Amino acid sequence: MTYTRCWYHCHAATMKGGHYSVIEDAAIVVRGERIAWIGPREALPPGAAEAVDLGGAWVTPGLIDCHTHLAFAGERSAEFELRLLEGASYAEIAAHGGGIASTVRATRAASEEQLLDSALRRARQLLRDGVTCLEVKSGYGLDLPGERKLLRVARQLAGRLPLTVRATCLAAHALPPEYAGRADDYIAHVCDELLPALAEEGLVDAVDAYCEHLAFSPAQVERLFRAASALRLPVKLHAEQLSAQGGAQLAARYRALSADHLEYAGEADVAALAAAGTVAVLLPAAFYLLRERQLPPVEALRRHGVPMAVASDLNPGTAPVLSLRLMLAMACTSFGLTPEEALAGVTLHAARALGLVDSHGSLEVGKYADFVAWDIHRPAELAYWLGGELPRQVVFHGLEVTHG
Ligand code: DI6
Ligand code: FE
Repeated sequence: MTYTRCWYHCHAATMKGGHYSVIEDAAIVVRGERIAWIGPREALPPGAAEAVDLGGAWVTPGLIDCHTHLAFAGERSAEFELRLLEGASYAEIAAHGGGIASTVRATRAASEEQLLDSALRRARQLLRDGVTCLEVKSGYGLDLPGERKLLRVARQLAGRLPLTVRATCLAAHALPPEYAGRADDYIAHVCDELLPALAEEGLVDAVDAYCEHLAFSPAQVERLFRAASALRLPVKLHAEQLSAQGGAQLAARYRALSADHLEYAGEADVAALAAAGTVAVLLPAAFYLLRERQLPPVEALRRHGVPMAVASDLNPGTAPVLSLRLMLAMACTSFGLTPEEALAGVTLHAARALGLVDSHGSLEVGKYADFVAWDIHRPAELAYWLGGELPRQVVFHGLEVTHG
């Protein structure tokens, strides 16, 4: 067997089947960008290779952040203070022209270069903490030039950093000011003009919407989902975050890749997600930052066998998150996931939520050689430490990543 590189002297949590699926004293053989062999070192097939001694580290698949709004201008720490010091709610701030609208103003005013620069800085932080694949949503442009700028930034990130990037069009994130009081007209514009144009330019991998009392109704989202289906684009949805709207069942009806947040989802919603094969994406940072009390139905998701992903939701309003690993800790402490479930949530199930499970998310032959060697003694440490930098080495598509 000929291969290009071999990493050995490590323990692998392969995450095959969504479990640690540990291989003790493992070796990983890489040919080109893919895993050619993985197993116990003693069974390593002979072949000439450059070998890398990982010094007993634990290796996991590269982490996948399957829900981010990473491209935007400005920041909203003043709203954080308003919520803290004056007890203002997220919805009240939005109703007074703050919230998403304030980031839209800043984003529309920023150049593509400025947006790329700040997105690169945030993506580098995630990368240092073990992320090798992420999703980037638009949604702070809310018009064709603005949404195009954000999706182009998402596309450029992948060329500039050792990361796989999926670009999601979230034009149905909020109502832009020029459409005030005309939400149906805005949705029609998105369906008939904006989305087809961006899809034609090859900028869209999936379509998302914010189904919420302060954003769009299920009927409006359904119209968008029909337009996405006509363009053969997969859909996903911000569903049941702040109130029960019926978004989860709508997502299931359209065989969505994922339904995200789900704090207010009930048993019937979970059953529908299970039947559709839709991933539940849990977002503990927004829950924490908004000091929510309503917990997502984790026990029902488990019982129905719905795959649970965990993501940062990185955005300037409800989740200024620069570490996906911190989300593991929060998913365990706030939502009651086990460290094993949380790790599956940022690897295999996150890959499924992006439609990438055949090539990403676990250490298996044929998948991309994206993995992280961590300075830990047990995999549960990944959900246990708060902060710090644990990766000893990050490998993307078979090459060691050097961070700058
Ligand atoms: N995702 C979102 O899109 C909004 N909430 C969430 O969890 C927050 C976006 C924002 O406030 O900028
Ligand atoms: Fe979000």
